[in-house]
Amino acid sequence: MDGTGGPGVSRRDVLQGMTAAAAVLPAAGAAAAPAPPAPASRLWYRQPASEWIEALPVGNGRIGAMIFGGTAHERLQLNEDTLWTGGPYDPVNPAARDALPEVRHLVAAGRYAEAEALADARLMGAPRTQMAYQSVGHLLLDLPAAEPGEITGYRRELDLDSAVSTVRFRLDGIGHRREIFASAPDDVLVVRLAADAPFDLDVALTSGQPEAHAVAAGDMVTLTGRNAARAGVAGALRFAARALVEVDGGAVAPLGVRLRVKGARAITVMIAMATSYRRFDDVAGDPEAATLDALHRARARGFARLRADAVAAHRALFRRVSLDLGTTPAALRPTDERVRADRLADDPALAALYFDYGRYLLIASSRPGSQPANLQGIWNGSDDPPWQSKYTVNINTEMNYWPAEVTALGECTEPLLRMVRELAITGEKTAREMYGARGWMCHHNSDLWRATAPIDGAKWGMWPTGGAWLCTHLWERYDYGRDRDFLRAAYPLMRGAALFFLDTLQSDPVTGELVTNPSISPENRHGFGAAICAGPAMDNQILRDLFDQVATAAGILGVDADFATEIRRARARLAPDRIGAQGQLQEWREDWDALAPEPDHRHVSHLYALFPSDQIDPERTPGLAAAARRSLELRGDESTGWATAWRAALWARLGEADHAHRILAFLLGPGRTYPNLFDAHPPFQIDGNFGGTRAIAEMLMRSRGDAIRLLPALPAAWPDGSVAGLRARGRCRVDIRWRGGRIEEAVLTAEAGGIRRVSCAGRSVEVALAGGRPVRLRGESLTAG
Ligand code: FUC
Repeated sequence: MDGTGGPGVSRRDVLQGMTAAAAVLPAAGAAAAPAPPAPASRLWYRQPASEWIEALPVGNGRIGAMIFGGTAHERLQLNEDTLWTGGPYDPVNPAARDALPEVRHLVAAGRYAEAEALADARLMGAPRTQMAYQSVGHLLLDLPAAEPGEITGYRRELDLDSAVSTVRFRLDGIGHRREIFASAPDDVLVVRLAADAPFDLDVALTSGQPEAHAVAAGDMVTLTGRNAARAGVAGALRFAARALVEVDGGAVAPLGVRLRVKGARAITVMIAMATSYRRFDDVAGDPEAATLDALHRARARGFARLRADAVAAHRALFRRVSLDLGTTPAALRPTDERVRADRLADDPALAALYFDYGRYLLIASSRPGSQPANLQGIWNGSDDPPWQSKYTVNINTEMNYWPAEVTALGECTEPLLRMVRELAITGEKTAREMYGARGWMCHHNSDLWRATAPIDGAKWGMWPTGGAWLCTHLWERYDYGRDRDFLRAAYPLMRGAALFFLDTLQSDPVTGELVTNPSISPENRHGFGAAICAGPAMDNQILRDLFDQVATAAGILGVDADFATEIRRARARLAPDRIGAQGQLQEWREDWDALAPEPDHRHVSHLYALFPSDQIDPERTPGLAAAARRSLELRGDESTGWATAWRAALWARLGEADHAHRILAFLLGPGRTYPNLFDAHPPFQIDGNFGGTRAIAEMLMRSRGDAIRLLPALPAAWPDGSVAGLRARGRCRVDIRWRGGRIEEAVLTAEAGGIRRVSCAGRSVEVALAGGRPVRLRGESLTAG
């Protein structure tokens, strides 16, 4: 803590502080200030962050910061999305190929523990782990003259609508106001500090990375260094971070490795960061030149334009969707108190805030040209982060992108889809050398270097279906946008993923079914002393989607007719979903669920077919839907953050609105949400934020093919509300307004036109949409006009 306000600060103090602080902001900043946003779209606090999970994130997709909101001592923890350990490396273990037949044989013979031991010993990649995402370090902003003075009127916030974070306080009666944002168009972080009397400031950059070294010269601090080695993979990256200081009044000069500003009325600090990473196989970038260039350009633009352009670029994405679930007095409280209250049913606006925050976090951590959002998005304060903060593709990375299309952020998937393209390169080698197969594949994890070999140990890593699952996101992008050129470019990747399975699926000696072998049902052990198995339900489900999508795409593009036929034949031989003795959907081909040592296991892999896929649905496949429901009951509602979010989306798919809401209430409570609204696995993992965002969308609208379901799972806790700008498949915008739990009006607008089947509350109508003209449907009868 910084000796600031704390819980003793009254609301009147806060308001007075705001007014006083607002007065000190220079005119240029004030002119660009947004209209006051709705209370639902900001996080705010009465005290600085005392730990990282209280700090507030900003990011432009590529670079980001966690803002602590200190008063006399402010720090921003800095990230750059290509600063990882290691360098280009190839973890494929070619000797694995020789051991593969024996592992397959042991699995087919039911000797699972032996198969798993052999897979552990012979099939894993080298190293058995992957590289770790790193922190650049800190920007330190200190008021050197400040004694531990009296702080009043403290407030810090993150306005999701502008993506500007603000800190305001009075220090010994003098108003201070700071604004911090990340600019996507100008690729810099910007901190603006102003006070109502001239003040001094020290600016420093620090880092824990190897050979980190700071130099202050003129009005710039430059920090350079290199990345660390890990698990025998040498560090191959250089990085640079620079802070450029501009003063309104006063003067700036170096003081050792820092800059000291004296007597300024306002100060702008611009921060640029880069590494030498260019691609997974190319580290020849020049971070010192790139950061210098960015700062020269930023300086030429000046604070007012930097701010206006950053806000406009954010709003161009963020304002596509708006959600109102109603506001109660609970929404007036600081964000940390709302989470701590643990009563989502009384605070529907907190669900809307969480939804907005999920959209904000995706925009801030995944923009065209950046790396995909990793386990922590781009925000990581540790050089040894949990699970290395990498890309876990047996659920977590996919979940990060669940909200993208439906909340109109399709562009934000570009980094993910580019990663698929790169994995198809590294994964081709893995397919060939490890499996002797054509096509490409990825096991359960990857990193900056696009490693695709199995890692950690067989019961986590021996899963061949990661690349296939990622490919379904290519199809999603097509299905929402229906852009044939996109599909034409994506098709070879989807085809390559399917080809791998044509070459590696094994014919079950008894049933003749085609099965993956070896595989696992992600991270869950069955009752036979192992996780390794053949043909777990999830693999069959993912492959049904992949094969359908490849064959359909070939048809749309008018290519590869023979291949499509082959794929369809293989699809027909995949093992079907089965219902077990407990009435549950079987996780494995045999009815082993009751024997599994962890009946409440966090992964619900076999329910992939219900969500995110739509192979199972209460209307089209009521028997399987009832079995999926039973599986959900057996697994329980409360799990890790991401697993809780998945459960909420699954219950929403079943149309069980209040059940989905109860789970959401747990997700948004203090057990699974930190004071800064980051999801708690625990520890922090961003997938729960994104999964929770999608679960909320899923309760309000869903689409399949050309069918659109309005309010499929509207809970009693949200009787009145509206949502605007959601996207249904087929380039269709959906706006909905409801009262007393019933739909009042929906407006559909499809750029492409065509017939849609729209349903709500048991009624269904066909609607003809024509190029961009809104069609209004009124009341539960869905009457047009
Ligand atoms: C999977 C999950 C864990 C964690 C890790 C990053 O292995 O089973 O819970 O989320 O990914």
